[in-house]
Amino acid sequence: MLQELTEKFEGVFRKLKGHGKITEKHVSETLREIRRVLLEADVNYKVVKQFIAAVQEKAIGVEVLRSVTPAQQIIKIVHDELAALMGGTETPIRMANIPPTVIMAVGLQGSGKTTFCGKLAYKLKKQGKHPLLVGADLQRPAAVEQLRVLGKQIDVAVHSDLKSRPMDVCKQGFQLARERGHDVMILDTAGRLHVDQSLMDELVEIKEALNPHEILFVADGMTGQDAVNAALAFQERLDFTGVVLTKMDGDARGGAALSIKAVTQRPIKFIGVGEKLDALENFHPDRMASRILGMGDVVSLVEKAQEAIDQEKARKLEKKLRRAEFTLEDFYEQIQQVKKMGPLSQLIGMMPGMGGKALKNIEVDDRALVRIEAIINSMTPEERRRPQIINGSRRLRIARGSGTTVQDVNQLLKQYFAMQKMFKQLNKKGFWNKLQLPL
Ligand SMILES: Nc1nc2c(ncn2[C@@H]2O[C@H](COP(=O)(O)OP(=O)(O)OP(=O)(O)O)[C@@H](O)[C@H]2O)c(=O)[nH]1
Ligand SMILES: [Mg+2]
Repeated sequence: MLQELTEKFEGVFRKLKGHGKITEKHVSETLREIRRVLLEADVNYKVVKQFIAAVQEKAIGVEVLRSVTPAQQIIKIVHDELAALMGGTETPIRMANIPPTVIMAVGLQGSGKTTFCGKLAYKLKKQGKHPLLVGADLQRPAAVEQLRVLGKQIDVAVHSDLKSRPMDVCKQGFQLARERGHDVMILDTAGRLHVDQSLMDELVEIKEALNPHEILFVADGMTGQDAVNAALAFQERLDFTGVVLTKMDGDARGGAALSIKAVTQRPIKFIGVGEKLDALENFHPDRMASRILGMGDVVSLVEKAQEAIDQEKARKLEKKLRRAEFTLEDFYEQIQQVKKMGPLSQLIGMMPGMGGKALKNIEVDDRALVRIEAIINSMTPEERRRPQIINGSRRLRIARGSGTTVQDVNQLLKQYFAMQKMFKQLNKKGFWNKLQLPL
């Protein structure tokens, strides 16, 4: 996510840290470079100007330059200002006191509205809500079908009616939600290539009929300033309440993420980070600022782990580690848990220092996991529990069975034995008694 931007910021700060003593001249040089980086990322020029002024005011202070770690202080100031620029604190969606809560997604064609509606329904369902999806995009029959397919995948009801008008479908949906006890209703609306009068009229009509608690402007995060301009046009007619940035998993430059809040005064509430239905994150401005500056996002990483990792299994594993009884079976289980957390590249991107350049140089290969899985799958239960019995002929059999080579099997076993040895040594040193595993 925003890899290029991260790389550039890392470059700017590396230079700053390289100076023995930091003077005002170095600070203004750094600011000039940050200005260039932001403009290249397609951030709105007025936003850039204000941003640089805000950082300058704080960074030029005598205290910063006289401090023991001036470079760190300046990075911290940039971090905090970036977070402020993107809204400061997280803004959750507003829920109605009397259900159903009505959430309406609007935006240009192909921005990711329908996908977002599916993702949001899935997220809310996991939180114990009972959502209803309403297809008000009646431009093309395929649009409603797309929503129905999504609904089926996540087992969420979908209402639409190709013979009605969009506003009537929404009203019917509302009625249905009330009757059937849906506490949230999510409206998917039509998009257009460009902002146009008839679409706006249609959306305004729906807004006036249903008075949604949230109108979320869905913008393609890859499009930079174009997204911001479209946002302004939608804001004028619809006065939306929040923004969703999609496709942030691609190589978005960051312009939309960094400008849209400042320009529209409406918070970013979610970001889409993939095509799959679980690829929707709540937007945290401070965490995003950390990611952009290559500081990683440890909080999100831990949250992801907590969601995916079975606590009971984790405790059992910890016991085994303490007794150095960690078998290949356990190893296999670990891989399954890691896989549940998402693609490796996404996880590594959240680790401190792994955002920009570092990530580029590592080949993040989910296929390696698949290979290890295949190898372990081809072992007998006895072999998994006691890998020391795996001799030459067994290795050959396992390699053949898993479609890998004997070298692959050797490498896996070597890694396993090295780990085993490490755990034993840690045991001898009484390491576990000093360590509280975070799980
Ligand atoms: N990589 C990635 N792709 C996304 C994301 N969100 C949506 N997409 C893809 O973008 C394309 C358009 O998404 P839709 O949800 O159909 O967009 P829409 O706004 O409903 O489009 P219209 O109904 O035609 O106006 C689809 O191929 C989606 O899979 C995301 O966060 N990441
Ligand atoms: Mg759509």
